[in-house]
Formats: sequence, C-alpha cells, structure tokens
Amino acid sequence: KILIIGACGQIGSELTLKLRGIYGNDNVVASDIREGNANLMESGPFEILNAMDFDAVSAVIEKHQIEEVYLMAALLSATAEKNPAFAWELNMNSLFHVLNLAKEGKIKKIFWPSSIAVFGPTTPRVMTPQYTVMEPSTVYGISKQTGERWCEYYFNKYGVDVRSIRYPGLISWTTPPGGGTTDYAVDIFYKAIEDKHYNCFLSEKSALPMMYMDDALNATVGIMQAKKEDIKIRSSYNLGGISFTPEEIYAEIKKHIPDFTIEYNSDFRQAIADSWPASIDDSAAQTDWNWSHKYDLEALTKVMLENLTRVLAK
Ligand code: VAH
Repeated sequence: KILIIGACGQIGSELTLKLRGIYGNDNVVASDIREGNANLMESGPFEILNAMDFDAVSAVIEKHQIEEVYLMAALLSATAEKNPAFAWELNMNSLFHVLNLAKEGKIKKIFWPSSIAVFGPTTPRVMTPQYTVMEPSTVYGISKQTGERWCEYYFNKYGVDVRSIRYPGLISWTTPPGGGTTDYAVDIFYKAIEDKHYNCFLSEKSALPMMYMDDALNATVGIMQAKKEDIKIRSSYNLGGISFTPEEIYAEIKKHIPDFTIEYNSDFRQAIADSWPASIDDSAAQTDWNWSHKYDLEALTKVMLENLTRVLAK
C-alpha cells in the first residue's frame, strides 16, 4: 500500500491519480491537512492528516499497512519567506517523522521531493551540475538542502531507502498557481485566457528551469520503480527539463492568443528567482535511471492552453 502525504498540493493531487492508475485505487491512500477535489476524494481512500504529528502519521501507516510513502507536504518558496518558522517546522518535522518510521522498519521506501531551490546565488547558473556550491538564500531552499543531507544520512547510517529529485518549477493546470516563485508560469496561462493581460512579478529576462507536470510525474514514478542498486545518489538528483524566461513564454502564448499583452513589475520574488539557476544539468538522472523529459515549451504551451480553456469555460 502507498501513502501520499500532502495529496492536495500541486504535485500531490496529480501524483495520487497517477499512482492509483498504476497500483489500483484502493492501494493508494491520499492524505492532507484538508480535503481535496472530487477526483481525488472519490477515487480512493483519504485521511485528514497533519504531517507534523508523528503519532497521527504512525497511526495512518499502521491502519492501512503502508509500505511506501510519498511525502509531498511543504511550504513553497514565496509562502515560506512569509512564515519562516512554520515553514521550517512543516518541511523538516514531516521528513524526520517519515525517516524515523522507516528506520523503525514501518516503511519500506520513501519518496521525498527536493528542488532546484537548494542552489543559491553562488551556484553556477547555467547547466548547474549535480555536485556544486549550494548556498540557498531562501527558507524553502535551506529546508530542502538540509532535508537532502538527512536523507543521505538515513540511507548511509540506517539503510533507509529514501529517493529524491530536485524538481524545477512545475507547470500544471489541475491546481491553481500556489506559493511558488515559478508559479508565474502557471498564472500567466490563467491570465492570458481570462484577461488577455498579465502583470508578471518577475522581470522579462528571468530564466528559470521548468517542467510540465507529466514529465515530473514520470520522473517520480521512474526513480521509485528503479532498482535499488541503480540509485547512486541518495541526497537528491538534479532534474532538468526546459528553461525559459517570462518574455519567451509570453511570446509562445501570443502565438495562440495574438492580442495577449504583458507588463513586468518585479516584487519580492525577483530576488528568489535571481538566486536560482537558469538551467540544470540532469545527466546523472539520465544515466542512473534512464530519465528523459518529453515536453518542450511549444508542447507545454499547447497542452496548458487546451486544458485551461476547457476548464475555465465551465
Ligand atoms: C517554488 N515551485 O517556486 C517551487 C519550486 C523550483 C521552484 O521549488 O517554490
């Protein structure tokens, strides 16, 4: 049985449906601090669960005989800057609870998401390598870098089979833009369709590593289905995909919506974006567990506009 903690989030809500499609609805228990959308709630078992409550997490694992946990609960970069103490509590304590339950033999395998936010302003920004200087300057990035250190420690010290990837900015249409700095690239599609104008909170040249959600879900399933001995990196794997600037995604959307206009007014999230890489070298993931992304900017723009136009027309 599989448990997803944080199943109502941007990744969790789609990951739940994907895993239910692979392993069977009743074998994938979704959980979150609040209920999710109808799709999620009606397609399989759900538990209200506070990821920071060790006894509650332990009880759900016991009740459903869970073997694998995908821990997707966290505060993202922009939200975490507004609530540093809570972000640290949630991002770290939830990880310790799951790692310790695995150390006690209560969980067989863990997936834990890291992020390109582990890199900072002193990291080489273009094709950022798997091993490099990492001085994250955001609460979120610090929590993800620390989490990676603990994942590697629990693997080396206690044999905990925890696997992790550093997601780039993820773009999807099933959940609204959240507290991420990269979420401008989700919001821009909503605004293009609804208002035909977007007030972008990043400057036009802010290049960031990005990926369509389907690619990210395939990477998540891919690393979890890989043979244990193929996972050579137990901190977290770089995951690339594509890289684009606000003006590039604007131009791609404009091909479909000719009268779409944009303005650029940087806010506090500009400093976060400026501290992150522009693009990522993910050759280690390609080599170790056969990773490759499928969606380029053109394909991503098409699929986002097609689906959001339908969803927003309701
Ligand atoms: C954020 N979407 O913006 C997340 C992600 C790399 C960005 O970690 O906080």
